[in-house]
Amino acid sequence: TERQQSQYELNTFTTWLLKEEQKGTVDGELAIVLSSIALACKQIASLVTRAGISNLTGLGGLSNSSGEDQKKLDIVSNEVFCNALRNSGKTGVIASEEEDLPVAVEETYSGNYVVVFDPLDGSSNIDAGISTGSIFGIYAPSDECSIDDMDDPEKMMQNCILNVCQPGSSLLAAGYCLYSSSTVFVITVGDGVYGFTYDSIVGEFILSHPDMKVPDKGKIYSFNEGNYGSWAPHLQDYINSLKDASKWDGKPYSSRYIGSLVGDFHRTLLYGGIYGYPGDSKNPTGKLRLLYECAPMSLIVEQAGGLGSTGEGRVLDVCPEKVHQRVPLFIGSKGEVEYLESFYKKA
Ligand code: P6P
Repeated sequence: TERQQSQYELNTFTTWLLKEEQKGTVDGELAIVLSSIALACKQIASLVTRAGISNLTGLGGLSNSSGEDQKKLDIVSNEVFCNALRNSGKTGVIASEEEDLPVAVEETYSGNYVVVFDPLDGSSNIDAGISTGSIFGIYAPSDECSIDDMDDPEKMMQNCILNVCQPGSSLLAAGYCLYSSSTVFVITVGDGVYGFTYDSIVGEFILSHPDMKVPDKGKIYSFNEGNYGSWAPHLQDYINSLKDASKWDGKPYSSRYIGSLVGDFHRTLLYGGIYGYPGDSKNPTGKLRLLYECAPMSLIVEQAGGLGSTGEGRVLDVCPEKVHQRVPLFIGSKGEVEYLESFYKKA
């Protein structure tokens, strides 16, 4: 019989993880990796909130593999994630937006899991105090290769890259942490999507969004329309159709865009609608990275009943050839993404 829940009982992320372990959806080792990621996110949340008074705004003076200027907090957040994963003792290989190549965790700490992450996405918003987030995905090691007993550094690196370049459909877990008016940790382990709001009084993520489902349709579209002039004609036709009130009983769509994937995605997940970062004449594959932005978000949205598409097919079906490979991303309500895809089919 179900025990009556005490009014003082907290539904924390840890208790949720234990229940998922009892259900067999995660094993003990994966639970430890996920706990270490939650710890990293708590640390980053406090760094982001206090950036302006701890000399952590502004540029770090370096650039990442994508040639983007790294903010101080990009570098610090990456270090926080790497430390937490290494100290979990269960991680074998990590791939970060902030690292040129995947890193094998030295054998004294290493385990099996492959973790891909963007430690602080949307960091250009930090100095203005606008939402940012961390995004992560976890794979089992690729059965094509192992990363131990490799005394040949070249072969070791090749194996690390093979381990990391897996399609999103192979993800064991994916999630993000939103640093905004509240800090919300959202995760799927393949058994639905769960959201936890950070309570700084007890220092825990408390279950606030059990079994999240994205509405099948939504009247919000989230694109950077500053790029409209360089989009393909069929995409311009799509955007124009959303603005044509006569097609929507006189009620056109609303536009919302904060320039931070985690914030724009989280709102789309909760309210419905579509977020898009298309390719354009300058960058045919768009700006967002497949491995640690598009694939994890696509697993989450599909687990919530939505769809993540490149415009031509499911993001989760794309197998990365390069660690920092980019793909166009259209993600959100299934009905909205399918409507967009219909314009690609007509192109
Ligand atoms: P743009 C942030 O740099 C990011 O990677 C995503 O978080 C965000 O959605 C997108 O780029 C914003 O790009 O070109 O519209 O400024």
